[in-house]
This record gives sequence, C-alpha cells and structure tokens, in this order.
Amino acid sequence: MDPIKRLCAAMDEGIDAALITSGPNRFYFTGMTSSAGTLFITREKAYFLIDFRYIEKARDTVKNCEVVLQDDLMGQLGELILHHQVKTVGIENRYMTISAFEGFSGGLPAEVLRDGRLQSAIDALREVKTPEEIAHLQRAQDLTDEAFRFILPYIKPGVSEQDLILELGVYMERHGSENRDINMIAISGKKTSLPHGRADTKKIESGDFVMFDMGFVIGGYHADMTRTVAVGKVSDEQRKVYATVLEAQRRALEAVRAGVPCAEVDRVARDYIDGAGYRGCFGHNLGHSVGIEVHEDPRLGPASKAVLKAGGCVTIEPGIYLAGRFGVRIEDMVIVTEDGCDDLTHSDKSLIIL
Ligand SMILES: [Mn+2]
Repeated sequence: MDPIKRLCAAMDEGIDAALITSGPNRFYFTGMTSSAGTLFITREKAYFLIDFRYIEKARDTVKNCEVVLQDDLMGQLGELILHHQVKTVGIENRYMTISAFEGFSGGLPAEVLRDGRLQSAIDALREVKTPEEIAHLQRAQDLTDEAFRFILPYIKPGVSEQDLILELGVYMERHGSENRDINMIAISGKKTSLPHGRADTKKIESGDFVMFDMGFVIGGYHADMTRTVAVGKVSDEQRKVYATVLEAQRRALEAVRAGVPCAEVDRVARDYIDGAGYRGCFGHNLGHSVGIEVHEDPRLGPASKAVLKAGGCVTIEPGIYLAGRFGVRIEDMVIVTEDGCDDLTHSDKSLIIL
C-alpha cells in the first residue's frame, strides 16, 4: 500500500494533517531524494511543495501526491489548511528545529502539535519493512559482503588505513552505492579500541586487528556490517576476545524474535561478555534499527523500552574494547521474524588471519 495511505490510517484522530520536512521522511513517503521540499498530507489529499530546482524531477517521479511549485511556503500551506479545514498539524518532532517549529506555529492558521504523536506513527511505519524495502536491504548487504571479500587481499603490513578506505570507497561507488560520503570505519592496531575511530595514515602492522564498519546504500536503504580481521599473528588474548564477541553475538542472534524486548537481547550479549571477564569493555548498545537512515529506532540497548517487531531490521553488534590495546566488534544486520530472524549478512566471521 502507498505509504501516505498507510500514514493516514495510522495517524491519531487528533491530527488533521501531517507536515513533513525531513529528508528521510520525504524520501520514505514520496520515493524522491531532495535537499528541500515539504510534504503536506491531509486526510483527503497529499501535496508535495518543492522549489524550482527539483520541480521537474518531482513532477516526473512523485505520483502519490499533487506536486506544487513552492514560491511562498507559509502562504501556500495556509491556503491548504483553510481549504481542507485543517485544525491540527502534526510535525516530526525528532527532526524539526525549534526555529522551524516557531515559524510554522506562528505562521500557520492551525495548531501545530509538538507532542510527538505524528513522529510515533511514522516511526512505527518505518520500523516494519515491506518486502520491497527488505529486498533493497538484502541487496545492499549482499554488495557489502562482496566489498568485504574484495578488500581482504589489500590488508597487509605497510598499507595505510586511508588506503583501505579509498580502495573500498572507489569499489563501492563503482558498484552502485548511493552514499557519496565515505562514512565508513577502517582502523587498525591500538585504534580498534575506539568503537568509532577514524582512519588516517597509520600503516597496518603484523599483529594488528583491522576493523571495518561499512555498508552500501541501495535504493535509499543502508546496509551496516562490521568485521574485525587479524594480520600476521594473534595473541592468546586477541583470540579470546574475538571468540567472546563472536559467542556473544551468536547468543544475541538466537535471542532475536518478534515480541522480545530490545533490552533483553542486549542483556544476553552483555551478560556473556561480562561473565567472560570483560565487564565495562562493551560500552555501547548491542544494536539499532536500520533503513533509510543507518541508525533508526528502536535501539537495542539496556535502556530501551521497545519490543522487537516482525519485519524490523536491526543490527547485532557486540564488541569488546581494551583501551590502548585493541578492540573487536562483529556486526550483522537481520530481519526480525515471528520465530527468530533472517540474517542478511553472509560475510565470514570466523577469525580471519591474513
Ligand atoms: Mn551499526
């Protein structure tokens, strides 16, 4: 079903219209990527107001709303509000800035609701992926698996982290990834104790762990995968940490199922890591949801109140980080099902020593 129709069905009765201004949600509801534009969804009709830069593309591609050339946004929205007798307008309170909220509140002839009800309705829709969305996610992950296989032969002493990032970036661009900013992690040695360390000119050395956190974007949907590989040789402790993270991930993956609290899945992995003697060394959430954005709600962490839903796409990414020494993280992306999960990630996760 058209996502706009699904939103209207899911939207709280107290909301007459939805004002959508964020890039991710514009894309979710219209299928078009743009750096600007406003979607105004009433229960009778939806409008996409967009400026001249994007109007031709919008008229060609957006079929589920009336495309309107934007010249005076506040005035045009005001007319639509009066025409459709809209009394209350919901906003995306996760994305809208305070200044934009104040502008709409003061400039529109309707009550602008900042209570998060619209955001919750959108979150619930975006959390459960359609078969088409899952196909994009699987394709993005399949390509990510291929990129990981591609990069392995490049990982050797003397090659810098930046070299690895560049090789991967060119490969991903050439194979259709839509993320033009190379936002991935390729770090080595001591730096692997930094969960989101940054690649630089450091050269790979024998005995290093090398950690990759990467993902293609295909059809607007992100893959997210982390693998940690060893170079030359591994110490007993490196071996133990790797095996502990892998087992923590295996247990967490086994715990994933529709209806299970996100915090419970996190606890399974965390308890195992703590019990292996690494309490305090796994200082981030177990995972997060993925889709149009790489980090979406619900998160899988100790503080989460959410429960997994069938059709959710979540990462399972435990890690152990030993400050000043090394770290290991292993991340798969899975689709939650009624009786478990489908792991979209197929890259090897046995300890690879190059
Ligand atoms: Mn992740």
